[in-house]
Amino acid sequence: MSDLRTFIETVRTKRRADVVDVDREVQPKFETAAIVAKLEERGRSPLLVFHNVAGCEHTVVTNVCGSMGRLALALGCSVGEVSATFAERAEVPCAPRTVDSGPCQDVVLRGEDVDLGILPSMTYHLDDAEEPYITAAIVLARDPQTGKTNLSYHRMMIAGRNRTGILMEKGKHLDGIFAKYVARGEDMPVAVIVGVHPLVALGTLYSGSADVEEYDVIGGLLQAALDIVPCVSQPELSVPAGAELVLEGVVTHDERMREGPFGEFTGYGTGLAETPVFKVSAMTHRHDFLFQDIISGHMEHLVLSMPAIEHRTRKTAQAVVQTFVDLALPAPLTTVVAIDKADDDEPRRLIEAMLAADIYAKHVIVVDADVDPADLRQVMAAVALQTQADRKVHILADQQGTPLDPSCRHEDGRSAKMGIDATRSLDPARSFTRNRLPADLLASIDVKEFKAKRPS
Ligand SMILES: Cc1cc2nc3c(=O)[nH]c(=O)nc-3n(C[C@H](O)[C@H](O)[C@H](O)COP(=O)(O)O)c2cc1C
Ligand SMILES: [Mn+2]
Repeated sequence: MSDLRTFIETVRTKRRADVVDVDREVQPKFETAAIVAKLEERGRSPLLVFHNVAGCEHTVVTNVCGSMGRLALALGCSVGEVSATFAERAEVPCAPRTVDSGPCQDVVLRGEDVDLGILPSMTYHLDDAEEPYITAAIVLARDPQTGKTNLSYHRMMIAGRNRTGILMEKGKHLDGIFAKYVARGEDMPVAVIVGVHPLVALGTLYSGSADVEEYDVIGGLLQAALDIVPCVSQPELSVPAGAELVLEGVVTHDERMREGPFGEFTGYGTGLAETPVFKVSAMTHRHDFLFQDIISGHMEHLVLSMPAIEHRTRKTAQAVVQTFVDLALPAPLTTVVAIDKADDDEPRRLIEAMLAADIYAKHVIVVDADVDPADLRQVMAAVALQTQADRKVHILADQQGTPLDPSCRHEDGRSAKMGIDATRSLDPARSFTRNRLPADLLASIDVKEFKAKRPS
């Protein structure tokens, strides 16, 4: 079965050193985050199973997808093949299979019986809100016009027995779907899924056209149909049968609440926000559910998103230029693309398309094919040596970016963006050449000849 607990067992069997069980009591406030931060400082990023979290009866599992090695294990490929395997399988969708019952509904709590207080009170960073968060919350909603379902992660601030805030960035599919409900004066039915197999997580992060059924993408990644069961209070929505915990309810069309601050994936918190409100009508879970958590701003947060962001960025670039060679995402909101350009205007066209396509594409640097886009020293050398800033830096004001960027001055995420064309001019004003050596001479030199003399 493709669920969280079988994956943890697989990791225990196949990568034993990757799982750390913590039996002593830990505090949900700061301590689990501090443990992950400290391990990361030492270059370690294990899957952590906290069996005794203060104030909570349930086991808390964090950092499940905190390494490329574990994503590779989930996909059944090598670390180097993760992105390509994701891309290949995401393009071969497989529809889910609806089943009558599943362990995610072992326990059903409705109405007055719903109490988010049974969840651990996870708080991560010093300047965060007092209220605890659910960070591994996958939100499922249906587009009221097309009937398509969408899955995406959204941070949820617990604000009472059956209420949370929900952060939906502008430009994401869920925000677009929500806007349609608001325009009709209706609440948006949602199911919030917590505790899933890594491939369900990767498929959730897939971002393509709004017409794509994301359950089908998950099926593609799994190379098998995902079993889903209808919700108990939202019959239009179905959730993975093997999920650990599900919260069903609505995002109301006419309420907002104060949310945050919350330290984000960028390493920064950007203060208080105003978000819509999620009202929980039913809570269903496995008898002894594992509470899945993602420590904000650490490895897992970044590793998880990488295959999907790389995939959609690559697709955008390939659609605009035929001369695409490779790309890398070496820092938050930064894309470096290598092309073998056919004309001097190509980098500008690529930059404009890429900045428009993605709220997380804030800075795009275009380099020639002989530059490794993942090697920032090579990239910055190209910027320094091939760019004249008055001609080859393209600045676009008032684009859709993300308010999670600490330099962004607008709550709705409107932001300036920049593209740098760091490719060599095909028609240089002055002649220049690259330093070269005769190839046959280089080949003839045997480095073994040049050894330091040993003292006699
Ligand atoms: C751990 C984690 C937390 C996330 N939290 C949020 C969030 O709070 N709000 C949001 O809009 N996107 C969040 N995202 C990003 C969305 O999940 C992602 O952009 C979305 O799946 C894209 O799919 P879409 O094209 O269907 O919108 C998060 C991603 C991860 C990995
Ligand atoms: Mn989507």
